[in-house]
Amino acid sequence: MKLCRFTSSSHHVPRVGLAVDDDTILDLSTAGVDSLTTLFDAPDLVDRVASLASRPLPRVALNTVRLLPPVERQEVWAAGVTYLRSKKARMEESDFSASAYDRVYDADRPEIFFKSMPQKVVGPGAAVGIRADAKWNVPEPELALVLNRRGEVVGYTLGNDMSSRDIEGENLLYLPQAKVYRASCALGPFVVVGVDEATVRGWMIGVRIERGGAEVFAGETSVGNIKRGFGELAGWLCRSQEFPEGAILFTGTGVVPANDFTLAAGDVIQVRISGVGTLTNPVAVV
Ligand code: DO4
Ligand code: MG
Repeated sequence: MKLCRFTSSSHHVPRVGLAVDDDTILDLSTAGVDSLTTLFDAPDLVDRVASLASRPLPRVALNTVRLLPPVERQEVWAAGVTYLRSKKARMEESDFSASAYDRVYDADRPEIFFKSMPQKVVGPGAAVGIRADAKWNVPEPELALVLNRRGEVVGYTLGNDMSSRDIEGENLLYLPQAKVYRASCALGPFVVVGVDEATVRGWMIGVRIERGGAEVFAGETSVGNIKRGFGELAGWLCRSQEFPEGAILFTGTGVVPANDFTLAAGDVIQVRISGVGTLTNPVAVV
């Protein structure tokens, strides 16, 4: 079951939708569902959504709406170095920081960093940013866990953890600047609920980058290659911490372009997870 947020020419206040098929959503807001956050907090979330799906609610064609990022007041956090591919890329990036990445991959405590305020998240179709002061920029396609206010993983979405590899590689202490800047976090379009971790680990995640209409990079991996369990990552995020509005947690990237690749303004990034869908964003210098 895939949930989304949208506006349309007749509804300027965000509404909640449920995908019926690839082209159509049910307008759940007509049944009184006014936020994803409230739905995620419901103890019977899956039954509730299944019951809404069986009601004769208005259907809306997807190509008539604007899909919004599926985040309301949730902070967005990110785990890193959770795939071997990411550890290897980070170690190549920097002699200076290589041992830190090597160690964190095997440590009990994962790398977790703050990524975005909810109001700064970029949705489907909007531009993601590359920093004007960075020379080596990449997208990071990532599965993102959706946590409710009790810290339970209630859904899965798709994210792009835009990153500046030269800034990150110069000094580990520059990580927040490499990761958190204007339009550096994209999410959407759907949150999938009612699936278990084993199913999600069977999904493929990938990215495709086009420049002037031609593919300049494509790669994918299995979500099953994530080293850590989803409950483990969510548990670390919620240690000595409260999220009264819930939270989003990126789970790290397992797809990294070759070291001679950098994004350029005008590129189009498609991040895809087989069970969720595709998140498409053009690139702009910010
Ligand atoms: O510390 C580097 C960031 C790692 C990251 O974002 C990832 O592995 O996805
Ligand atoms: Mg990342």
